[in-house]
Amino acid sequence: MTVAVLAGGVGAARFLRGLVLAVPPTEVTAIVNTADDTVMHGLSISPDLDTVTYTLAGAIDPERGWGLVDESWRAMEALGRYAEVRPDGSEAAPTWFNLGDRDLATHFYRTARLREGATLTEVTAEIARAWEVAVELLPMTDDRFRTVVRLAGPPEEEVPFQDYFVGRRHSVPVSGVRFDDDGARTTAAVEAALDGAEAIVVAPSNPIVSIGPIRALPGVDGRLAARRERVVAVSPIVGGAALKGPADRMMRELGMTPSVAGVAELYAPIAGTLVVDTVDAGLADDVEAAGMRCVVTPSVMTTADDARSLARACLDAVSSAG
Ligand code: FO1
Repeated sequence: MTVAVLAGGVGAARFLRGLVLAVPPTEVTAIVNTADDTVMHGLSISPDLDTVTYTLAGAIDPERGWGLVDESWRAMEALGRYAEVRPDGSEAAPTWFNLGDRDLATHFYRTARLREGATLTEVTAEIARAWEVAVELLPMTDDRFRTVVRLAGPPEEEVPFQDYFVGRRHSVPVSGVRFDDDGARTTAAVEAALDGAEAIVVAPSNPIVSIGPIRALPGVDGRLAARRERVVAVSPIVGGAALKGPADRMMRELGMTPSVAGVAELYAPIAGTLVVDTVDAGLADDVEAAGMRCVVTPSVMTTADDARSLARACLDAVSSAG
C-alpha cells in the first residue's frame, strides 16, 4: 500500500519509523514541514527534514529527539570565544541554537548544494541517499516559507519560529501565528504524492506550526478534502496534553480546545478518520460529532513496535473506510 505522510519533526519521525515496519519503505513518501527552517552562521538548516532523516537512519539522539546520537559539541564551544567579543547588535556567533559537530556536515552540504542552484527537493533526496533512507522525503515546498510567531508579551512582538521554540524554549504565551510565504507553492512531487497515495496519514505533529504550514500551501487542503476517505489523522494531543512540544498550550492560547475534540475540529475538513489514544476513548463521541470517524488505539510511541502498531491501525482505518 503506498502511503503519503504529512510530517513535522519528532512525532512524525517516530511514526514513520513504525510505518516502515508495516509497509516497505519504498512505498512511503513523507511530505515534511519546512516552515521551521532557519539560517545560522550562513548555513541553511531544515530541522524537521533532519529529524526525519536521522530517525529513519537510526542515528537520531533518542533523548533529545533532534540531532545525532553520540554527538560532540566542540564547534559550539569554540564559538563561545567569539560570542564574548561580538559588538552590540551583531548576530555573529549565535550559541543559543546548538549545532553538533557531525550535524554541521549536513548543513554544510545542504547550503553548498542550494548555492549551486539545486532545489531543496534534490538536496533532501541526496542527503537521504547518503543516510541510506529508502523513504521518499519531500520538503513541502522548494520556496521560502517561514512561520512567524506573535508573542503575547508584554510587549507583544513577532519573532521567527526558532527564536520562540529554541530561543525562548517555547515557554512564553503566544497570541498569533502567521506564515511568511512569499507566494510559495507545492512541488510536482508533493502534488503527485497527495493525488496518488493509497493512504494519506497526518502524523501526530503540531497541527498549528507543523501541519498548518503544509496545509497553508495553495491546493493542499483541496487535494486532501477530495480524498478525505483515504486520509487519516493521528491526534498529537493525548489526555489533553501534547506528548512533546507546545501544541496543547498553543491551541489554548489561540482559542482552540486542547483535546482530541479540538484536533477533530481542525482536521474534519481534510480527514475522514481521527486516531486517538485509549485514554481519550470517552471523547470518541465528540470526535464523531465534529464529523470524523474515531479509532481508539494506544498511540504513545515508546518503542518502534508501538509505532508499528499505530501505523497498522492507521492503514486499517483507511482500508475499512473503503
Ligand atoms: N531544538 C532545541 O530545543 N534546541 C536546539 O538547540 C536545537 C538545535 C537544532 C539544530 C539542528 C536541528 O536540525 C534541530 C535542532 N533543534 C533544536 C530542534 C528543532 O529546532 C525543533 O525541534 C523543531 O524545529 C520543531 O519541530
